[in-house]
Amino acid sequence: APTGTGTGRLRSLPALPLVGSLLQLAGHPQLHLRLWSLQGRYGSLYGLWMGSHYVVVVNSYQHAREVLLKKGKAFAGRPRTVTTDLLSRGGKDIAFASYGPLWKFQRKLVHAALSMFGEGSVALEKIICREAASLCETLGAAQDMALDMAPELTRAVTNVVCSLCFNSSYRRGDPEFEAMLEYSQGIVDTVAKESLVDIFPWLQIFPNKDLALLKRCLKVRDQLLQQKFNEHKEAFSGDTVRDLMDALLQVRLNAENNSPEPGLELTDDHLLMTVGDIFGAGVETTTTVLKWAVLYLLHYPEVQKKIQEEMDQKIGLARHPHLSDRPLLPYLEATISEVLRIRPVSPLLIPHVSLADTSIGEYSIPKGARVVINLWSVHHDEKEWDKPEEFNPGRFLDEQGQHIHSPSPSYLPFGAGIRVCLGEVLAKMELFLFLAWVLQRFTLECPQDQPLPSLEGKFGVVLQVQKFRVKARLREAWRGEMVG
Ligand code: HEM
Ligand code: PLO
Repeated sequence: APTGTGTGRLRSLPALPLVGSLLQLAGHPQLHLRLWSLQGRYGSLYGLWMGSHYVVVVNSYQHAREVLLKKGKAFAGRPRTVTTDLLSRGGKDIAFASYGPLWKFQRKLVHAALSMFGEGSVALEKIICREAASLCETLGAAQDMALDMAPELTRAVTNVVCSLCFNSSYRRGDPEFEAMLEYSQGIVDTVAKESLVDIFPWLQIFPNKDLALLKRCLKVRDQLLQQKFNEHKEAFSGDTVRDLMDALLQVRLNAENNSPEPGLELTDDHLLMTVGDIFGAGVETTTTVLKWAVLYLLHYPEVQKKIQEEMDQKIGLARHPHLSDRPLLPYLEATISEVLRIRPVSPLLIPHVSLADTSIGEYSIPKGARVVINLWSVHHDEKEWDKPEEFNPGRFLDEQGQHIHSPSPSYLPFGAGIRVCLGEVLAKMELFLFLAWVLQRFTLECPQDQPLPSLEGKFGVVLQVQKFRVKARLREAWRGEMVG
């Protein structure tokens, strides 16, 4: 139709007054898997009711691309929920703010700042390598012990974003870092996971354990952010911009001097929440992917061996890996791509909202509908992927094994379009360098007396890995060799 609205009516799950379709969803903590399996009965595109909210679930890449790319602007909204409103002070950040001029301005600023400090800058590569070296040192000291790598990986990644956002970093055992680990876990466990308070906001008036935990954790996070903010405000001179926080302060200073455009005033809350987003996303996503990568290497030692052979051949032992080595190590790059496919960090992206009456395929979608893109379904579609549950980095390589490419368009680990991830370049730099540094020196193994840890994820705002232990064995060639 010329108006862009479809004619068909979408199939929907049965819904009861008040609760909507919750009966079909109840008791399934792994929401992405439940929404995936409902395709059998309702097709790949269907509707359902979460309380009074109409939700459209997209399970195919064709529809996902239509929502994100072709009609990106019509679907660029975000829902307001109790938990994300608490996290972002009512949508004053980027990820959970709805589409609008201020959001566009914030996103553009952060994008520019990230390109200035990050992508393509020698300084950032140096910072990542500094953290990779420190990570390797820790692994070396814990050699042959059954080590929980999670805190070590988190600290390495945290220090990279910390340098970027605040021009600071944490040492091992730093109490502020330990506090951050704890509050961040609490937030990941409670925010934006379609919990009942987000479906029925009136439930807030009752005592609720998750909500209390979220509020407690946010208090700690907010104190930490506020302290960094105050320090930066005091030290900021307007001449030197050391980090993202300074960059945002400078934009505001310029705006104040040139009288701000109406509607584009950045308040303290906007600056704080924006940095909070980059910090939170910067830590939780990249750390999660590294954990998944390590876990898959334990399960597939032949993949690990192949990465190491490629590295021995192309880089050797005499020097450390650099970012410019990326084209030399296609098998490592393919492994990273495969990890992002098989265990998408953000299995349902962040929900989108239609900003006008529109359509998906032949179906009309009313304004205000929530649209959930099930990336799990897109990445496990049997029509698009050969044995989707099999971990096979080779599927991302061309016939000569020299170049990486996606064999299917059904691959969107960072989303696409107006709301595409802001950190893709940064994340890929980190994933490559951290894995290359560790695997050049160590072979990662499952401790002898323990079973292989589970590959099942835990659904939440990111798809979490269950805790597991690793033995990092110094590779033969490094024994007795000068390290560093
Ligand atoms: C949004 C994936 C790392 C910052 C997203 C989205 C996905 C995603 C799927 C949602 C897109 C949508 O709703 O349509 C990933 C993956 C990462 C990663 C797989 C790591 C491998 C990062 C990093 C940063 C970051 C390191 C920060 C520097 C953001 C922000 C948004 C976002 C700010 C919100 C964008 C918006 O709503 O406009 N990411 N991300 N991400 N990501 Fe990432
Ligand atoms: C992670 C916990 C932090 O304490 C706060 C935070 C901020 C931004 C969120 C991030 C959390 C989780 C991952 C998110 C990110 C914005 C974009 C990213 C949702 C909740 C993804 C993968 O979409």
